[in-house]
Amino acid sequence: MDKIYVNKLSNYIDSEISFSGFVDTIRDKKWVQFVILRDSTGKVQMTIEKSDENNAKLVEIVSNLTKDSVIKVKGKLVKNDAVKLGGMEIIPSSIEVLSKAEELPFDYNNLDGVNIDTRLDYRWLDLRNEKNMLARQVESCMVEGMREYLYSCDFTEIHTPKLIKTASESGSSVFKVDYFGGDAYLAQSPQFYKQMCMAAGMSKVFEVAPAFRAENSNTNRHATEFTSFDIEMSYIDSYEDVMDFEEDLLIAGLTKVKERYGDKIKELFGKEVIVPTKPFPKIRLEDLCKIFKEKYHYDVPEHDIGDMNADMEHMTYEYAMEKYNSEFMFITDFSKTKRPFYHMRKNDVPQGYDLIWRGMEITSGSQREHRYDELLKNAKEKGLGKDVEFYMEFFKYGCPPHGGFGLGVDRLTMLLLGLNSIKETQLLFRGPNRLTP
Ligand code: AMO
Repeated sequence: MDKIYVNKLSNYIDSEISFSGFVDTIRDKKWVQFVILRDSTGKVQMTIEKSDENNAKLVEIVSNLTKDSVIKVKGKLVKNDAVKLGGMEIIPSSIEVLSKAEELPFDYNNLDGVNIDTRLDYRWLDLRNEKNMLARQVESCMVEGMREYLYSCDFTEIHTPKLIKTASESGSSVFKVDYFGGDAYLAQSPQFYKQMCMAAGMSKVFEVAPAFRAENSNTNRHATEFTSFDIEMSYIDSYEDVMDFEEDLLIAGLTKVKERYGDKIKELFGKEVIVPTKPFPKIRLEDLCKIFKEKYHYDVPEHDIGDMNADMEHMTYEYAMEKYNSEFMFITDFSKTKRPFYHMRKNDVPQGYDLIWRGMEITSGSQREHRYDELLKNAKEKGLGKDVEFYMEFFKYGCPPHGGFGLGVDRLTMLLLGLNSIKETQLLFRGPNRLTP
């Protein structure tokens, strides 16, 4: 394959090259035709002098060219300081149309006023928008930074099954699928299996994979399928070790994003990438609620007592910025009635946390209950029986103390870029009313 990308073109000045890409813009002037070509790394100009008789065929091809067609051009790459795009241009000797584009249903360069559902129906066109392209690169970079950090800390990447026999995350609904006449469920989280790896003695594992939630909620932050970044680690002394580790992980990811894309994010999204410093502020839920009451005259609704809701997440951000100049805040000491049975408890208080960033929960984490008898007590109290029997077995034959967390990748990207909704953040949004494309 001889594809040369735009960001490498400057190495080929004064050479005969072959270049393939999308037709970004066509400017057919009286004496000259300018065609801007685009690939995933940038744009380059192709210039055709109409007065040159040898160009007659090329001029005809360009006259019939449509925007967003894909073409292959052979020609000479020359320096030209007058050209804004990289000070170079391609002078073609041949043009081959590889794929002719029909008229586009909307202008992806100007998405203001384009209905979000139309955008999602034609997501591959929507993704041609420069900002959406950057969003994909930023998400990849964030995950790369976090992955690299985990490898450097001797973590092993795992791949757990998504088709399972029982629900894997109490408190959220589960998708049932027909499994050869019987029932199977789509995994809501790799929770049980990442813990199984601790029982196996693997010490440090992580997974980046889809998680499925059958929640019929149309909020800006919920999807029925999302990407979960999951960590589990052994030999911790408390959930504070888990929080401490998450701080390092996020710092590693955000540092990488800032280095590689900080300027571009600022330019296109108007958002500063802020690499936080350790430790992030932490607060007990009860203390936070007192502050809400005093500062914002906010009373926690009855059904949210002992837990957080979206309003409280916003107020947390405001408070964390004001008091600590921090975009992040850990919240601890939730009510045991609101937390899963697998969280370890001390004096009846779950040993876990949520992490709020820029006004939204991005993580839940905890120390897990690794003692069989205690776990059984918690499971019984939650009325969990047969469903968790297989999971309970993991703790019968020796299991180190351990903990971990789940981080929503889609929410990370959304908040990083200041996007309005998870719909426009996910590569392909999945929600109660959307299963296509
Ligand atoms: P939890 O259910 O809080 O915890 O999920 C962890 C994180 O995953 C993201 N998330 C979602 N993102 C988009 N759409 C959804 N419907 C959705 N649901 C959750 C959020 C959330 O903070 N097993 C535990 C984690 C653990 O303790 O290791 C769990 O799944 O960012």
